[in-house]
Amino acid sequence: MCVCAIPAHTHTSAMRIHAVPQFQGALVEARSGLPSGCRALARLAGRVLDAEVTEVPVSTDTSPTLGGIANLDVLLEHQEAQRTALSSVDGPVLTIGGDCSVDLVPVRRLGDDVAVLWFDAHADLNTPGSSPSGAFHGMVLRSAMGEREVVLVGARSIDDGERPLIGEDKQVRLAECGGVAPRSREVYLHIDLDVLSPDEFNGMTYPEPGGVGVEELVDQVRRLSPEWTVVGAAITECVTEDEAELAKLVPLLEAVGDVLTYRGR
Ligand SMILES: [Mn+2]
Repeated sequence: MCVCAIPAHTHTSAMRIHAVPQFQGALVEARSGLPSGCRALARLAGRVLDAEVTEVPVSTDTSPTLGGIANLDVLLEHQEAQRTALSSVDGPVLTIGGDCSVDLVPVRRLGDDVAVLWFDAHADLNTPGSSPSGAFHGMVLRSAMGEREVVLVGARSIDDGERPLIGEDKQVRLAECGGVAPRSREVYLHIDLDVLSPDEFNGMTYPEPGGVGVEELVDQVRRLSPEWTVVGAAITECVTEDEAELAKLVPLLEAVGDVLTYRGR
C-alpha cells in the first residue's frame, strides 16, 4: 500500500516570507507592539505555509521629521534593506509588517501593469503636505502607486486630501469586499489587518469601527484565483502576540498562500 503525503500548499517555486518589524511609519502609541506582532505573525505564517521566514534587518531608532515625513532617514534605510532582501529572491514573497509602509519597496519593483488591491480601513493616499500626522504609513500608497490601477477595499476612514484621487473614473477606485474586479490581470495584494472588524480581531495598530469579518476577507482573497494572478502580497499592522487572536488569521494566511504565485520577471 502506498501512503502518499500530499502537502497542503504546493508552489512551483518556494514561497518566502519577509518579516519587516518596522514601527517608524506609524506614530500612534500602539506602534510599540509592531515589532513583536510582526515576528509572531511571521512565525505563524512560516508554520502554516511551510515557508522560510527571513527577517529583514531594521533599526529600532527613530529620526527627525524631514520634508513632512516622520523618521524619514530610518525609513529610507529600511527600504534599502528590503531591496537587498528582495534582490536575491526568485519566487513569491509574502511580506509581513510592520506598519503599512513596508509595502513601498515590494510594490515599486513591479510594473505599472500590475494593479494594487489595497485592503485597508484607510486610503494611505496622503502626501507629506496633506498628511494630518506625518506618519508615512498614511502616505505609502500615494508614494508606491505610480500609474497603476488601484482598488481600495474596505476603506472607511478617508482624509479630505485623499478624496480627489478616488472615483469610478479615476486611478483609484473604491470597492466592497466581495466585489473586487480589477481590470489588470496581475495584482499585488495589500492587507492591513485594520480592514477587519475590531469586533472580530483586536490585534491591529489602528482599529476603525465597521470592517469585514475574517471569513468574508478570506472568501474575497480566494475568489481572485484563477482569474487574477497575485504576484506579491503583504499583511501589515499586526500588534498582537496573543496566540488565540493570531489563530483567527490562519484561514487568511492559508488563502494568501494559495493565491500567491510568481511568474518570473
Ligand atoms: Mn490602515
